[in-house]
Amino acid sequence: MDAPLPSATARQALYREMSPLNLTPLWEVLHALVPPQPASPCVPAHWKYEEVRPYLKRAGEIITAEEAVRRVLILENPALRGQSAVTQSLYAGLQLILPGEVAPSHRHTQSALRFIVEGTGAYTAVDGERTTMHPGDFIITPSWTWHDHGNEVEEPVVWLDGLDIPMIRFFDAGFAENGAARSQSLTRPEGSSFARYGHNMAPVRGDAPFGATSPIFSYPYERSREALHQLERCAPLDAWDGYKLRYINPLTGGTPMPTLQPFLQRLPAGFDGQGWRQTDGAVYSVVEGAGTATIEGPKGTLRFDFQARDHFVVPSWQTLRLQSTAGCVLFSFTDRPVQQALGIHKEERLA
Ligand code: GTQ
Repeated sequence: MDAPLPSATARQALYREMSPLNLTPLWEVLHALVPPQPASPCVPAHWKYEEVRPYLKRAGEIITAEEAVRRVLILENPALRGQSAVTQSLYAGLQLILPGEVAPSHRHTQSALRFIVEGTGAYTAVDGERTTMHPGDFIITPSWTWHDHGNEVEEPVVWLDGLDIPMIRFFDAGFAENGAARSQSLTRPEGSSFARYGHNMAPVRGDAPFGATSPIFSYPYERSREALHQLERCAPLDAWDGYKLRYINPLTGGTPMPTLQPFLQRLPAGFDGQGWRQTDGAVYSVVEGAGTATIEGPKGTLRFDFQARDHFVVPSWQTLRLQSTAGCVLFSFTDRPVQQALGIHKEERLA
């Protein structure tokens, strides 16, 4: 065997001897630090509701919402176990609230979205106003607003929590505090925000009540579903997305939340979509119907046959193709607003 080249030995000696000073050579890591294209450590994953539901039920038997504060099973990316993250920037979980329970009031800098998966009639209260939950409703908890959840009906209610927890952790910019009371006192009747901002109209005077976040807490499914059905009758079908709309902040036309962009899309019966990739990894919640998501990444191709109430995650820059024989409706959210603010968002639609 040849003796190591003097340069290799000299390099190893340099690395070893400078290491106590917390110095390390860039040239050994440059390629991974500045990759030629996104190389997410995340993998695609699919949570079938029929498989998750029994564990949610068991969680309901071993801990109360009160004790847990939030009784949530976190959807962890299989490649990021232990990090409470579904992608490097996004958090997702399924929250259960049983009849009679209250998830006590608190507030935090992290922004949350709720997408109702099962059950009708639980409420979330934000800043003195309650919103009743129905399957398919998209509900916002703006950063630093008091919020508590409760269930005064007879059935369990489950929703998808989408938060920017990993982003806020990355910036080391998170604050949180608990409310003095279990439930916040109500200062406005239900529907006040929607009356002011939910009809393509806005108050004549006054600022945006939640700054960069939408003044509407709840985007009822009844409305958004109707929009998609109308589109199906009158708009051309998009070969990649089917019929897809983004939720907006009515005061700006932009994203409803500074860190997250939610979407709703309908794939008509027989949809056989084309593939596309985007730098924002996406979390999907299947609202109605069934279909197939084919995700092609560096380690191969995965195929998820999804049904209503299933969830799946598509990592950054992996190619997604959607198909549906009978038709379906999909909710999804990504970190697109942050990438757009940084001028780095990129999308590629493959022919
Ligand atoms: O409902 O406030 O899934 O603070 C994680 C953190 C839900 C909530 C989560 C939270 C909440």
